[in-house]
This record gives sequence, structure tokens and C-alpha cells, in this order.
Amino acid sequence: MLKIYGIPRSRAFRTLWLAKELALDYENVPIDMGKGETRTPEFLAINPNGHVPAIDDDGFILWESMAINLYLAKKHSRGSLYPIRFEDEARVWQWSFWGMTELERPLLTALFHRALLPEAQRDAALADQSEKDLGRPLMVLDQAVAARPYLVGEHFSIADLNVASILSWARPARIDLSHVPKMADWLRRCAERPAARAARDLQR
Ligand SMILES: N[C@@H](CCC(=O)N[C@@H](CS)C(=O)NCC(=O)O)C(=O)O
Repeated sequence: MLKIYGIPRSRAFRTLWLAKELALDYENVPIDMGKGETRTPEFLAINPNGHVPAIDDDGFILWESMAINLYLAKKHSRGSLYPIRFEDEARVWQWSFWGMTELERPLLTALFHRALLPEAQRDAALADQSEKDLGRPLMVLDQAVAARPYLVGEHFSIADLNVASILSWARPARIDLSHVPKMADWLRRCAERPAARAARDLQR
């Protein structure tokens, strides 16, 4: 059976959301970075980086959240969550890599400095700068979903799941989305999917 390593309140959320979309039979191994569990010899044998998520798919070990999600979506949902046309597949890669390189860092910085760190260690100016840095990428996303309902055409795909799961940090990081209403509406549509709700329930 597919094993998904990482507590739901980590980037493993991205893969748990996908597992729910795909109705996969899986076991969640709740490796908790807060308890040092990503650095045990047992876990380092799964992912030598000491990070979650990682998966063990009947002996096939894979790490990096986006690679995992692209793999699982292609394996289980070609023609549905994972597109068949080469060009559409390339768009899925474009948005997934873009999410990791353009969105993740500033979002995470704002999240840490507005919510996760103890108050005394928070740097409000750094959080504000990170929110500013998000201005252009959020505008790019707003324009993309103004032109069509989802990132790769008419239907929800793994591109939407990957980008929206990164953006699930926007609310706790208190990122103002009022100037990107189309993007905010797209994010809401993604987040309200039953599978996204079910994955969020695992975080409680
Ligand atoms: N680029 C990696 C980042 C993984 C990552 O940094 N995960 C965090 C949890 S959200 C982690 O495992 N931190 C534990 C540690 O660094 O010990 C991915 O997307 O999978």
C-alpha cells in the first residue's frame, strides 16, 4: 500500500489532498519534524534530505512534494487530473515549478514571521517585504484564472492542486488578496473541494 510520510500540518498536506482526490488507499506515516522525526536514521534512509513529504509506493521511494504529486497524478489520473496533451502536461510542470520557485519562499517567510515563530522572534518588516514580493506572482495568477476557470483550461487539474496547496499558507500568513479577486475566487473554488476539506480535517 502507498505510504505517505509526514504529518498533515506539513507539506505532506499537498500529497494527502491529492490522495483524497484520487480516492487512493494509503497509509499516512505521521513523521513530525517538530519532534525531530525527520532526522532519525530510519527516516533518513527514506529521504536523506530529512524532509517530508516522501512516499513509498510499493517499494518505489520518492521525495519532493511536486515530484510526488506529478507522479501520483500521472499514474492514477491520466486524462483527468493529469492531462494527456504534451502542451497541457508542460503547463502543469510550468505552474508546479513556478509555485515552488516564485511563491513558496515569500509565502513561508510571511507565514513564519506573522504566525509560526514566537512573537519575540518575528520580523514584521521582513513579512511585509515578502508580501510585497508576492505582488507580481499573484498578479500573474490572477490574470491566468481571469482568462479561464482553471490553470490548464476548463477543468481542475494537478496544476491547480499543486499551486493552491502552496497558497493554503496565504490565509494564515495574512496575505491581502483583495487586489487579486479572480485569483482569490479560484483559490476558494480549489479549497472548497471535498478532497481539500478532507485533507484539512486531517490537520485538526
Ligand atoms: N522542497 C521540499 C521541502 C520539504 C520540506 O522542507 N519539508 C519540511 C516540512 S513542511 C520538513 O520536512 N522540515 C523538516 C526538517 O527540515 O527537518 C518539498 O517540497 O518536498
